[in-house]
Amino acid sequence: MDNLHNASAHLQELDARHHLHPFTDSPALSRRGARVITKADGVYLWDAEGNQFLDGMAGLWCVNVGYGRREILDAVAAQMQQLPYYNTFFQTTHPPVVELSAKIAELTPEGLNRVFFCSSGSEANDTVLRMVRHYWASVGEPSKTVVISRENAYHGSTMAGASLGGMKPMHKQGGLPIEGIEHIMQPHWFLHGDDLSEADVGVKAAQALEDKILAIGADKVAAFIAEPVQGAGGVIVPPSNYWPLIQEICSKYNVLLVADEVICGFGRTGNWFGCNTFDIKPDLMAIAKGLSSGYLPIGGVVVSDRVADGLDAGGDFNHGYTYSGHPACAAAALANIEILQSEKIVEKVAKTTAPYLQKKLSEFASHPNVGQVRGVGMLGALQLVPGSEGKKSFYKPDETGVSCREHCLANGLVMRAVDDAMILSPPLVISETQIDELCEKALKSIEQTFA
Ligand code: PXG
Repeated sequence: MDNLHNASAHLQELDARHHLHPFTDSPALSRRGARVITKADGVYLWDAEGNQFLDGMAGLWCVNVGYGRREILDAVAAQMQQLPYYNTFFQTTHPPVVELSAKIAELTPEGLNRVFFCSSGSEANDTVLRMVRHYWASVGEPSKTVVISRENAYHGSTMAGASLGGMKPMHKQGGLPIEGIEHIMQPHWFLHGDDLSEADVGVKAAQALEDKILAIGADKVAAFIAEPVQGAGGVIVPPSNYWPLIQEICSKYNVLLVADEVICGFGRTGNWFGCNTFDIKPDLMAIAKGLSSGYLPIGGVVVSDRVADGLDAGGDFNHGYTYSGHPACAAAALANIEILQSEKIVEKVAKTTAPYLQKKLSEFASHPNVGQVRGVGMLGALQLVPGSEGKKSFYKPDETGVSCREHCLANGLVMRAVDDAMILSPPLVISETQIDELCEKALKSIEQTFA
């Protein structure tokens, strides 16, 4: 144990000296030392000191098939030997990227048949921004350039991604958002519902889109972008009337609808895509994360035939990445999808494990410190509140979520805190027994937080 502890301390010291972490207060992290994760298997992680954790977040919402899947390793190794790299510029292609494009076209909703590849969700959304503007220019409406998004949305960390996103702390740094992006209210009943019903919040949040389109002028609005369920914002499942209204407004004003499926895609909501779960008919879809279960970095933008035809009319689309359709990443994605399909993982989630998880989570609703339980498929949020009389109207975010997260870790569970909401997005292969373990640990941690 001492040796393990010393090895871990050494890595922490080097990490503090040389590694800049994402979304991190570096001096604070240096003082406590980063958690050193050294291995993983199934739904479990281990740190350098030998502690085991149930990964309630599937890494960062991405390890859908769980850790340690030999099939993905073998597929990547074989591809690395055959052709470790080649590009898809200058009229070339290669077998894994062709196969993956066809597979994605087969899985995505009807009418979405062509894919532009990149390496992350942020790059996918940068591509979305350039693509929708180029589309409208190509079909003779170059004034349609503005993209409408939502407050508290997360669409990535690049300049376009963070601008499309609606995270205020991100906008405060680096002169964001960039021009031509507007934000409207999110359909978050718990935070913004006041005395309204969920359905009323659905109408109000959708009406905000129509109002914004009218204020800007429909002839200037290129697209509306949204996550089917907001993930990083706090697992915000919209009221059931929200998406049908949004769909109607987008078609009424000829505004492209972009579904950011980076978290919701590849089984997370109990269907292949969030668009299936909420019956959304998008013009473009951003994908990443679950596409390869995070084994290698790959993302993409899937476009409808209408958008593809429009882009075709515009000649060269002057956009692309060295690693667009990287062969080893495409091989990882293909092997990952093969596992999802052959083991019927999405079907199992829909029929068995997601209903079980949601039932277990709903039991938290009677807890005096849980103000709201949100969830769909393998996504969940337990909104912590100070006490029974503070259930909704007295809610003010504080450090409770961070404290609960620390208790979770001490109890061997990784949960993410978004303000005071405790978030779950476990690997899709989690079993019912492991869901029991997860919920027991979460309950114990919540009890300790408020003790
Ligand atoms: N869109 C959505 C909906 C996302 O959730 C991105 C785009 C950007 O993807 P990349 O691959 O560029 O990170 C994301 C990413 C968190 C957290 O703490 C969430 C994400 C990334 C990192 C942290 O919840 N989502």
